[in-house]
Amino acid sequence: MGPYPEIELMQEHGVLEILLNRPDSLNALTEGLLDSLGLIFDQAKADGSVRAVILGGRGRGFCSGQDLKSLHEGPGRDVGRHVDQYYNPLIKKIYHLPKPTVAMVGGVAAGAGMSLAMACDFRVASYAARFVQAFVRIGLVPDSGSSFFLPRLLGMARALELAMLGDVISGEEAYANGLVTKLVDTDRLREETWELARRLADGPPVALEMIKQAIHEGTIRSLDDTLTLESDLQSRAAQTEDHQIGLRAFLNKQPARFIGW
Ligand code: T3D
Repeated sequence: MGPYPEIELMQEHGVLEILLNRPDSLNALTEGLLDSLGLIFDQAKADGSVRAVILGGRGRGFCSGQDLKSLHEGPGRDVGRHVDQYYNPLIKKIYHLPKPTVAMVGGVAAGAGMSLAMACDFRVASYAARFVQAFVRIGLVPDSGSSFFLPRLLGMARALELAMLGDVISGEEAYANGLVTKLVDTDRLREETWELARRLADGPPVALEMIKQAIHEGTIRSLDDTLTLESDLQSRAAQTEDHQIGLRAFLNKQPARFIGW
């Protein structure tokens, strides 16, 4: 894959690590960066050797959202169209990636940067992490999926509070609120994130893909529809070799080594 300007990629043990590398702007997003990320997520989806993805940032930021210094047009520019063209396709690619995703948040995640973190399945954060719905501070509304993710991850009251006040919350608060999966010391962030991603990469990929689908759809379907979806997915999961491997491992009291089908 790549190389891509201002993005570092590394792949090991089935884990693809994507690091935004614009530390001077706290990894603010440009059109070029957003396009590259879209291509990388396309490739990660197609590449069978990628079984989990980490998204992080170099320096003291995770991602500060739209690069406010690279905007070409002045007042009156169609921000909605810009979001539609550059942000929305990427958010969909991340959220619907049929593989586990982990945001590694070691600094500030602001505006669409916070949306990127929330589009991932897991967030591992260090004590240096901060989250801010920066949109309201510049007279905008949450975009890039923040209005979808915030109430689902935090509940409506907290979502409204963060979106309408635009206060910065610490990694500790985000962990207490359930936004962050795991809170770790700054010097252990990468190790702990990789440990989680490796564990996911070692899991049964077909089942993991379907678990993700079921949980996503469970937030929008009725109970009846969810029960039907679950039994359909279960029929497919039960036909995989990985199900047999899991069963044998249990009976032999050994760890399962899943093969991916
Ligand atoms: O078309 C569209 O507009 C699409 C819209 C997309 C949705 C969005 O993402 S809108 C939200 C955009 N993001 C923001 O409004 C966040 C702006 N940044 C901040 O509020 C603060 O920087 C932070 C709260 C994120 C961090 O504060 P702090 O004090 O830790 O750092 P800092 O000193 O403000 O920033 C460090 C440097 O990064 C600084 O550069 P300098 O002065 O050292 O040369 C700062 O200008 C730069 N920086 C931070 N955020 C951005 C940025 N440069 C460009 N764009 C940024 N978003």
